[in-house]
Amino acid sequence: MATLAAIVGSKVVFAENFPDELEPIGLETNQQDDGIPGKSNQLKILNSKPWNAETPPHLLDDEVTPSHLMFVRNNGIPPTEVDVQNWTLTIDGESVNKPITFGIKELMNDFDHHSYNLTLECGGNGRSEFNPPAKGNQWGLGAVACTKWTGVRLKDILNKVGIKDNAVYIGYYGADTHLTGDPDKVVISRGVPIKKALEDETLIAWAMNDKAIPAMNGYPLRLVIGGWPASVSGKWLTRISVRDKEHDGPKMGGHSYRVPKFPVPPGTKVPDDQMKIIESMPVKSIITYPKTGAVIPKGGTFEVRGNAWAGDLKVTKMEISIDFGVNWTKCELKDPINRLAWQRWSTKVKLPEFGYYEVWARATDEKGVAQPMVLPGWNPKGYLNNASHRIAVRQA
Ligand SMILES: Nc1nc2c(c(=O)[nH]1)N[C@H]1C(S)=C(S)[C@@H](COP(=O)(O)O)O[C@H]1N2
Ligand SMILES: [Mo]
Repeated sequence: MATLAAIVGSKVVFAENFPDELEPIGLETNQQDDGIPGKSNQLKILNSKPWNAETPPHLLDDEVTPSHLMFVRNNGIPPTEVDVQNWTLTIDGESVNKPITFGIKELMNDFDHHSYNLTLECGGNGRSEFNPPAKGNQWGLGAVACTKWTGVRLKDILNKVGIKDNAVYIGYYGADTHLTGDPDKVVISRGVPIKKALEDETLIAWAMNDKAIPAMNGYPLRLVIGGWPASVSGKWLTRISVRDKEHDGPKMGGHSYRVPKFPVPPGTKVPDDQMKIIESMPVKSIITYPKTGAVIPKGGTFEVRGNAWAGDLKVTKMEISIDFGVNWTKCELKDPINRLAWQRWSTKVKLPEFGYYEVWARATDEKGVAQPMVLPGWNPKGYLNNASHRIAVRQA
């Protein structure tokens, strides 16, 4: 219901009567003719070939992001004909004794099921603010979501297959095809060190929010790894290789999902050997209510709320400022539903008099690291922008 209100930007009287299958018409005329299958037409489309779209922050006003509001980031062409009955997952690589292939039914029958709410954020979320600009989708704030995933633990599967002591990394392969049309070219194949792969929360999932995964988010099978750049969560999953060295698939090297080892002046040409792979994502928060531009009625009291996350860590403090960062007020901050899920925060604000204000939000993680007010370190591909989210409000 919070979502319904968020979509139309107003309390929906009789919201309890609103049918699940419908979308509200909405007061804004932001209709797109050919929307993304299974997605709200209020996502902001950054690219249609292939689909890439983000969620405006005010639509992320839920603890569990509804499926039709989760962002889409495609590097290649998603598979069009998906045969679930015959879909298989192969576990291979230097560090398994013998490759084994499972059908989805087998995965469902042979292993315990687990559900976790996981924050997936694209490494390039916030890229649009960097200067000099970086190539790639110009993400604002909305390439992030926290949905509920259900499947089996990768560690249970790897235990059954048996992995050698020399295993150091895993890499995924999916069924999407390269934009060039070359059938032999792999779109993207990334992974994580074996330690992260064996965490309880690392799942091979077939469901998102208790339903089949939406086509654009990886139907029918997906690797999901919370807290790290979402590029490690392979969609349309067909194979996982257990490697005896750092995985070297497409988009593991060069400048892809990597940042300079040391801070560099903006615009620096950084050699590949000076770059390191992005692991846990930095502390960050968004204001999901009110929507920027809100007019606050006379009296000046209103609620501000949002979500905060910090990669593998927990967020331990959430603050806002209405006076451009001079004074900060602590907000209420909920625990995550489980490890690696984002945390809801909220507070009541009273504006002292009529006029223009900005609400600035700042999260701090369990190690005491806070979000910067200004852009964090420039890097060639514009990753890891976790600068404070600001919204404008006006008291009438
Ligand atoms: N097979 C495959 N997996 C993929 C991608 C892709 O293009 N192909 N994109 C990755 C990137 S860069 C991100 S940010 C997330 C996006 O997940 P979503 O589209 O479900 O939001 O999926 C990751 N997994
Ligand atoms: Mo991404």
